Amino acid sequence: MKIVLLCSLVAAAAAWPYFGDFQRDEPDGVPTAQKQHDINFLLHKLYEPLHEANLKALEDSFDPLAHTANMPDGGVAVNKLMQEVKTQHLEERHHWFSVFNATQREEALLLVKVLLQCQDWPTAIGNAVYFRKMMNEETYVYALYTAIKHSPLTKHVVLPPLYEIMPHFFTSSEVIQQAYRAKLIEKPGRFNMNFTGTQNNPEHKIAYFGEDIGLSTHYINWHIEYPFWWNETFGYQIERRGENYFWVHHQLVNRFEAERISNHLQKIEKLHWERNLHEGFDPHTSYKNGNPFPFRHDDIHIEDVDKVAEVRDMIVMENRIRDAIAHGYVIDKEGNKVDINNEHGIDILGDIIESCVYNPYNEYYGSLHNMGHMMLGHQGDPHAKYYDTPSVLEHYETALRDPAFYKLHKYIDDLFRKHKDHLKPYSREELLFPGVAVNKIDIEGHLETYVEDYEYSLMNAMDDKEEMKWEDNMEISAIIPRLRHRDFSFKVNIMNNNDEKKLSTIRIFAWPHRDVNGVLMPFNEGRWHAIELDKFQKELIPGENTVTRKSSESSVTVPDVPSLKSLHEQTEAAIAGSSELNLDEFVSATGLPNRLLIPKGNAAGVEFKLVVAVTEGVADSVNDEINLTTKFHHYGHHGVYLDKKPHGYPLDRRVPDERLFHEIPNFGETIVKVFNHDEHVYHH
Ligand SMILES: [Cu+2]
Repeated sequence: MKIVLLCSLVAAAAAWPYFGDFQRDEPDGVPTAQKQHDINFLLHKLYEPLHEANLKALEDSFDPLAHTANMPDGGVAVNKLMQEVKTQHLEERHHWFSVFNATQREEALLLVKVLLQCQDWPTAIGNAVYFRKMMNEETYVYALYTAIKHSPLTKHVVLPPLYEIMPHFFTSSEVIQQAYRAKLIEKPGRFNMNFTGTQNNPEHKIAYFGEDIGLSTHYINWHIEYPFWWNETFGYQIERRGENYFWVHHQLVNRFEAERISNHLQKIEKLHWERNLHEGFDPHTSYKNGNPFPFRHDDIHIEDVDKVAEVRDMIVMENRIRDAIAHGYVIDKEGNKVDINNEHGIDILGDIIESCVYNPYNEYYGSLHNMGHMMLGHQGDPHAKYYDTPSVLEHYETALRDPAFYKLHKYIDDLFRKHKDHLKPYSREELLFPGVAVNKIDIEGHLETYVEDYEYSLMNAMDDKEEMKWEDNMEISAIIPRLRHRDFSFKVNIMNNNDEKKLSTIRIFAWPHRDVNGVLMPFNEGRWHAIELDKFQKELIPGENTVTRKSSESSVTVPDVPSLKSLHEQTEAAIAGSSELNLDEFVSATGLPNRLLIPKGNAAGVEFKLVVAVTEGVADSVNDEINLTTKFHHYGHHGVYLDKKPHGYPLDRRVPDERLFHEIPNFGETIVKVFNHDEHVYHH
């Protein structure tokens, strides 16, 4: 059985019989549709045995130790993981998993290593089905998603939306309960889900943002693409990882503050270890095994947390980082000074602040960010008297819901700002694009947000009999309100007074024109609060250029990933029709969902300063082929970026005199208003 099946898979890899001409650029020749099919079924009913006959047969026959011949590491990773299996050291099934837990993380990373060692699909899928049976489900999902993201074998495979794979992380316990009941009485159901908390809580007004399931998917996808634990032993180097960490969180903090302004909420106070934590949080969510996510009261004094850290440890870490910023250098393992007062300093600082565990700055700088998540996460129960489960802050899937997340990140963002403020402001010569002027900025269409209902399947929240077919599952789903915006375009009039074509990089940002009290935002404050809306390159012809850029084209954003059902149907149709499966636009879900491109407006209109910076493009370019596309590549993809400039350029450095920007012709600004006419955001 074992031999026959493997042979058929290997033969398939050489020449897939029913795919004819539809071979894509898959390194091992196995069609994308087959890979997507296998991945869909690995994740379908994650907490149960496999529901697909071929995979099930492979699970019974595959021996990981017999397939190490082609592995670059000669099978070292497989042997290690098999040793854990043999000695029963692996985390049990149905238990929780958190990437911040060092032991659990090491286990997940072993599987990532094993999967990244596989050079062809038969070996990869064989290991994937084998360890699916052996490992904790959530450890498995984390490792599998990470491996899919980074393996060349799966470069066309779409990661199914996690809120449908592990609905418990995204769905309130009340709705899960309704779903169980529907399943028991065998009656299909669609259940409205409200945001956590009640309207007595002012923070409830912006729960639509932190609890957006697409935003959380963006966040986990970013962390999977840029893991803090990544190093070259996983296959290649990820460029600008630390800087990306800074930028993605900086943007989240800026968005959160803009959402507060449109909802008339005062700005969020940054975390202070020696002050009370004002905002409490009740997640209203439970783990798959029934354990609730911990709750935290309002106004608690921040306590030492058993087995995590003491408050003074956190302060020491913070002070060492503050010292490094003030000195302009950090100290590596050998005691050498590494200069950070330059363009790349932010990258080093990002690595240090997120987590020092796997980088050359050793334990001296600690893991301010990761520890911060754990410290705050346990404040509801610092001595683990009531819960043994991690909090929402200890999962990328759920961290964005808790207001404490933004307090922590506001505090970290402030450290980054201190560093950036140490750098020399850009000079007029650096910023100027000779002969190029932004004449006019217009919006075609309306800057208007609104709330829509969105439905997602809860099918995977519930267990089934093993023989149950995918198609026979009853429709049980949750309906949630979510923010989106009407389509619009930026229309920018640019004059090129040179007598030749010029390649330009165009960056579009917006920041709240006034704070919540109506006070005008000074330029140097505003530019730090800038929300990045788009970044692209454009060839400017001599004379007048009208550049129209649709909101849907923004390189900062990605489209919504199709539902698991739709992925499944498209995949099966491709296989049945021997056609190509091309879902490439959904492969990188690392960007912000496009529907969240602009912050929520309000009835009176929220004023934003919209700025367009047009700068010289040739010196900026990293790679010719991505210059003029509209594809998502904002955070870069596997180390390829649109440009060489730091994230946030040219607004990333201190502006001592804003007149400089007003006088540069290649920098344009205008005031726009974002509306939202129906304030009804919640189900009643
Ligand atoms: Cu964080």
